[in-house]
Amino acid sequence: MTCPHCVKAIKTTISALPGIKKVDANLKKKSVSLVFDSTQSSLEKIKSEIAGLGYQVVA
Ligand SMILES: [Cu+2]
Repeated sequence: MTCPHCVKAIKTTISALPGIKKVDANLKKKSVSLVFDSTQSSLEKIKSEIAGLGYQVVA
């Protein structure tokens, strides 16, 4: 994640997933914080979506 476009791409993609309540991507920290309903989505699913955008999920 290196520019504001990446932040927007991640937020848009993740927001579109079911059960996602809040997404915040921080460029400086290179981190994404999430609030989601675990009955509708899973962390694994979200991670794979982020990976699908071409970003490596480290934690
Ligand atoms: Cu970028």
